[in-house]
Amino acid sequence: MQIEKNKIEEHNQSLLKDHQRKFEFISSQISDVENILKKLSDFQIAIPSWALGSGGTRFGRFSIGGEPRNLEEKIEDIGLLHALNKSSGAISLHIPWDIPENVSHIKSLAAHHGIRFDAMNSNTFQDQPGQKYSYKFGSLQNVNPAIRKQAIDHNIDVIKYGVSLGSKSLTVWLSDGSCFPGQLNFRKAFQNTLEGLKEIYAALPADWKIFVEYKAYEPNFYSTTVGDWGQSFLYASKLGEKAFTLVDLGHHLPNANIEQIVSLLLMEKKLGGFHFNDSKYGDDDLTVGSIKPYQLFLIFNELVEGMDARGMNHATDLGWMIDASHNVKDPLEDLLQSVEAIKISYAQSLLIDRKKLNEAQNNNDVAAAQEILQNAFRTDVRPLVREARLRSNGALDPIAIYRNEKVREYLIEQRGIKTIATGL
Ligand SMILES: [Mn+2]
Repeated sequence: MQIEKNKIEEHNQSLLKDHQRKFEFISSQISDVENILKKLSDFQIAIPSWALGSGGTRFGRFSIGGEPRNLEEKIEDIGLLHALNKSSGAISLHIPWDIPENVSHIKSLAAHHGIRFDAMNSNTFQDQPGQKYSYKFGSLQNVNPAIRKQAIDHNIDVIKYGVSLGSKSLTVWLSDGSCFPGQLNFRKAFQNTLEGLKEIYAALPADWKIFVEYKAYEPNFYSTTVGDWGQSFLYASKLGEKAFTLVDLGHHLPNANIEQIVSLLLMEKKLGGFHFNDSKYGDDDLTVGSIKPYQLFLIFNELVEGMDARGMNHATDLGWMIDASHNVKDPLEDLLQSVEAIKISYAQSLLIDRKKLNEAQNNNDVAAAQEILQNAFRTDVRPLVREARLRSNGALDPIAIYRNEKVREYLIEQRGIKTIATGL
């Protein structure tokens, strides 16, 4: 489904007066509004193909209806999100679910919606129908070389699909690990995994990156073979300059200082990208910014400071992606909320007075440093985010127009109530 341009214009017109009043107010307080608006417009967040349908837990799954049934419909859904927020101009595919049957058709459909192909994701955390060997006891870490080879070959296939579509990166997340003490020789598991990653790395085209994602626990509950940023950093360092660590916000032990991890990885040129989500207890995969918005802001503070220190392009030099699951919300509304939360935190971090913060730090003026950060965090930057969207011909209030146009009802009518998005 597409929402016609004139519908978006009509919607914007109805909210314009109120928006302009708020935008003028915040503009009068900021010196470089145009620069901030430009950065906000450029900043795109990739949507993963698996986040477009209802997620679930091991206890059950409740379908929302109208979920995308194939890759074409997934691209159409992201095209709709992008038309509304002008910030979701990329899709991240998961193989084997998103194998393109007709590459040129898929490419032209994505181009039509202004969508590019972000990182490709491999899957060796479950067995597929017809697969020769099982990943029950791990993939790249497995004690059986034939199983390791199967996992390596799968990742190389994923790179090939990505090349055909114009993607430039591969994300490897391994569920490998152990559930009980004694099950695994940690050193051998690490070495097997490293050897496998080396073979995958060797298959990367020159202009590609590989992201090694880590996770503290689950589905394995005693050890994880890429368990934290230190282990991911170790793999990425040993692999070479095309290998980076990927930070998924939900993959840490409770209360980990993620912003500090981000800062040091950036300094070492080993931060590759992000999977945004939010959580209260574990890998909850909740809507970005719904539980800990201050943490998200502090992460963006380090990102902006660290990228500027290295002269990086905020929009293009790191991979930005949502990785979440929606059990009780309309997934498309949830994604609109997630993208909005990311843009708000980014905008707030652009407001931080770096010169003053630097002075406060050099003077050990702790209270002033906190004031500077919290002044930015407590600023209502939504008019800035809306203005950037308006100038890109997006909608002032994406969720409102999504509801007014009865998008979900239309999708259910078109696709049926009992659809299940592939890959979930
Ligand atoms: Mn992730």
